[in-house]
Amino acid sequence: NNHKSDSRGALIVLEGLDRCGKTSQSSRLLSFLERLGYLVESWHFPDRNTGVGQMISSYLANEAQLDDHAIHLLFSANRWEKRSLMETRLRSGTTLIVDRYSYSGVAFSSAKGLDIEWCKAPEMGLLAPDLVLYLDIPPEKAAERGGYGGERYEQLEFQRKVAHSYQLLHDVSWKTVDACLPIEDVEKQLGEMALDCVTTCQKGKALSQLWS
Ligand code: NYM
Repeated sequence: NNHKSDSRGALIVLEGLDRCGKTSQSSRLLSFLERLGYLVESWHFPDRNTGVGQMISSYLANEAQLDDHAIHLLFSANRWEKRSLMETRLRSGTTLIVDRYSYSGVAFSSAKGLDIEWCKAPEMGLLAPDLVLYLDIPPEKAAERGGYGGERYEQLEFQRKVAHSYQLLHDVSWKTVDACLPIEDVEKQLGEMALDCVTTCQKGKALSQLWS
C-alpha cells in the first residue's frame, strides 16, 4: 500500500426501507472488499450499544414513549457520538460500510410529519458519505418479504411515507440499485460502485460535511 498522506478510506452508506436487504448486502460488500485486501469495517446506525442507543432501542421496541422531536435528536446524537471515531478510521485508511445514516434519520422522522429542514439541521457537520447506495424496493414488495419484526415503523402504510421522504433526499453521492433483482446481481452492482469509490478516496479526496 503506497499511502499518500491524503489517502483515506471511503465512507459508504447503505439506505433503504426496512426489509430491502441492506443488512445482508452490507456483509457481502464487507467480504468483497476484504477479499481485495482493503481495510474495511461494517457499521450500523442506530448503534444500540451506547447509552443513547439503548434509549433508542427501547423506543423502537415500544417499551418507551418519546416525543417525535426528542427521538429524532437521540438518533442524531447517536451519530454524533461516533463522529470522531469515524473520522479517525477514515483518515487511517479504513473504509466504512454504514448500514443507515442521516438519510434514515430524516426520512423516518419527516414521514411522521416533522419539517424536513428541521430534521436535517442536527445532522449538519456530520461527515458526508462519499457514496450512498439506495436499495430501491416498492414498499409492498418489502412487506411481502415478511419478517417485519414488529418494531415501531415496520408497517406498510408508514413505509410508503418513508419511501416518499427518501425521494426528497437524493443528491450527487446517491446511486440507486434495484433491490428486487436477484441477491447476487445486487451484490455485484454494489461491489462495482463501492470499489470505484474506494479507489477514488485512496487517491486522495477531501472529506466533506453534511449537508452540502
Ligand atoms: N431509524 C434509523 C430512524 O428512525 N432514524 C435513524 O436515524 C436511524 C438510523 O430505526 N426502522 C429507524 C429505521 C428502522 C429502525 O433500524 C431501526 P435497524 O436498521 O432495523 O436497526
